[in-house]
Amino acid sequence: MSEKSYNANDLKILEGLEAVRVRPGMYIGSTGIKGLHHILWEIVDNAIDEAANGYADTISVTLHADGSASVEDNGRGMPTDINTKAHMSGVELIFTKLHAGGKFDSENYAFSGGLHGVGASVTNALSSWLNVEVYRKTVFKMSFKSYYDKERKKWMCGIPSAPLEDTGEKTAKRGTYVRFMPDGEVFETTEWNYDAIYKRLKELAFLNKGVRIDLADERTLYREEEVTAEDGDIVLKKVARPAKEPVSFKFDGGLIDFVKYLNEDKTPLYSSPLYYSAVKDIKVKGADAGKIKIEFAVCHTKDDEESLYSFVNNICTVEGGYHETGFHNGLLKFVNDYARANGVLKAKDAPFIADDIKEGLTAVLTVKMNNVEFEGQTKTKLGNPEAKALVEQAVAEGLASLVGVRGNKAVFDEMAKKAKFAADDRIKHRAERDIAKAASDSDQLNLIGKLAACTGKNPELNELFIVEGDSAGGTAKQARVRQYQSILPLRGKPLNVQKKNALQALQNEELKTLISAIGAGFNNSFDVEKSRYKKVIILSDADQDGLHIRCILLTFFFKYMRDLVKAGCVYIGMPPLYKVYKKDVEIYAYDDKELDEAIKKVGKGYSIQRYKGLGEMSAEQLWNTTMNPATRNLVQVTIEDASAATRVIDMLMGDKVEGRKQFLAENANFNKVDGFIERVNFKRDEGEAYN
Ligand code: 28F
Repeated sequence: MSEKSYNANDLKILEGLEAVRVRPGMYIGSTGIKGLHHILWEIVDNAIDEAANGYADTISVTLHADGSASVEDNGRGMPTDINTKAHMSGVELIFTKLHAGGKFDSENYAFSGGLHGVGASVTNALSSWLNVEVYRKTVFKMSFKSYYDKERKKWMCGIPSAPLEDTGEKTAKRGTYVRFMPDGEVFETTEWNYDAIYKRLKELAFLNKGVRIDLADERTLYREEEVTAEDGDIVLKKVARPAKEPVSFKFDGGLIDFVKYLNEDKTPLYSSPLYYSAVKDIKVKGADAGKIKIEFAVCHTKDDEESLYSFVNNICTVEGGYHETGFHNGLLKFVNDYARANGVLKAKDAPFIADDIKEGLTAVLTVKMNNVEFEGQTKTKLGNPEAKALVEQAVAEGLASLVGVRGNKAVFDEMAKKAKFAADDRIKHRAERDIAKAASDSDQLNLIGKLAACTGKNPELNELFIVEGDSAGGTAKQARVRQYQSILPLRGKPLNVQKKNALQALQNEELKTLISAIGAGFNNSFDVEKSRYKKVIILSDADQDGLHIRCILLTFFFKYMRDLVKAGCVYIGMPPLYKVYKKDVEIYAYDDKELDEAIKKVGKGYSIQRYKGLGEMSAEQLWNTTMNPATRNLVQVTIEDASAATRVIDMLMGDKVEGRKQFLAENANFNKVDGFIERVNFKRDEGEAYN
């Protein structure tokens, strides 16, 4: 084929917002459910910025019955005057120019969550319509539309229907109101996920002390309930889920309230969390590089586990980064010095190591700064090295200022004693831990009979299915391709390691078998290069227990085999929820949307089989719907999903049964952990490579 020469004219100049519509993934990551919520977060972030800079104190989010979403703040209101450079109003600039909003010159906004985002114009470009109202003594209004222009054969994105209009209507209100309709042409789903929005707004309320955030959900959602018709057939009825009661979040204690919330199911070592905040000048290579705001709250508990939530510009940095390193270093240095000075560490004692001060540590660390470098697989790791020393300094000076406060001596004594106990335990158990490490080395551990191992030895091709229950395990053993598919049936629920330590995890039979099957070690000795499987696929039932088992396994992988998740080796198998059929036609549906499509395809006289568990399927069906690489649906788990699973267990499910029941009852479609897992269709055509 002749080499086509590209010159400047060939490069399609995508002016304005078309670029966003042509490649939405460039701006919001994906057009799946995560991308959908990104366009909501852009608007919420702008309202939060207005509040974080002290101009607003109330933000209202509404999910409307028509599927649109609105956000309102009571701040200054977007600028309505004409921007002389752009010859348009500040409002039009913000919604029609990429990265407009002037947040990139930091004098307007000291710190802005929006830095992480791409601005409100992206929300506008990906919405079929967007209306904005600005309350500044009078009501200003503006509307935008996105549509496909047939004549000109091009997308018109975020086009104003008229310039900003001053309606002249007097108002005592102040602030900005934005309502928008996500475009069904762009997104795979436009159904808002209430739980995810609830969690995020709650988090933002904790992070922005005193700001009130309201959430109202006016939608009537329909869920499928199966009822047995008089002829005994199971038919599905659309049952309306009751609209949610409006909720309101406001935490005048800010991070202190956040830490107390995280400790709700734990036993704090001291009554009130320690809190400190500081603003410091950033110097990069001696040059002034703006300011950094550092805040943290700390409260140890009787638990073993560490629960550290860190944020940069309100973005949860699940993958950590320099700020977390600085935090741990600062805390370790302080506790060592304090323990020495107060006789907890004798001269002969070795100093504490980081693990000792992490035991039982609940903490929230937030950093606000400009020119942030987000790194990592899901861009949730802080990559600015200058943050490390500054956070370390803030922790040192903060704790030093707190230790002198009346009543805090007891707190620091508790902290030092806890670290000493952890250190002694570590040293005493070093021997045991070495055994545990050896035990996790799979060659030592005899493979417990449960695993049906595949015959092939090529890790690149091999897959391990973790199947819930013996009956499904049996079916899967029949269904699999022996050459490259191993089956590990789980009997009952594995240990929930969220609140356990490594030694306890190793005592659990199920987890021990799993560790030996994967054959790559465990915890500190885990080496993903040694994994026997390129894919570890969790197959659990689409019911309450199945979701709980999935969260437990994801928590286990997140804590003790994190590199396996990072390498993209962990998947969730998506069994179909329904089979729609009549005489010789059968179609499998993996969620409610596909169910409707399947019913339309099969046409009248259809019947429906609702799969409650894998055990109900024949080997043939299980192979075709869930195990055959050419036809199955797999969900590739990201580190964020795995972290969300621990949060689901922590924040939403808790260990209390009623908490779990309530959460699970609301998450009808079990093919999601927290509503955000997106499906990766493996329609591999090199199926023959496996036969
Ligand atoms: C529902 C979403 O977007 N609220 C916003 C403001 C207020 C100003 C502003 C926004 C600063 C200079 C870029 C007003 N008066 N809620 C929102 N409230 N943007 S967005 O200014 C624009 C940026 O240019 C504002 C004085 N300064 C800033």
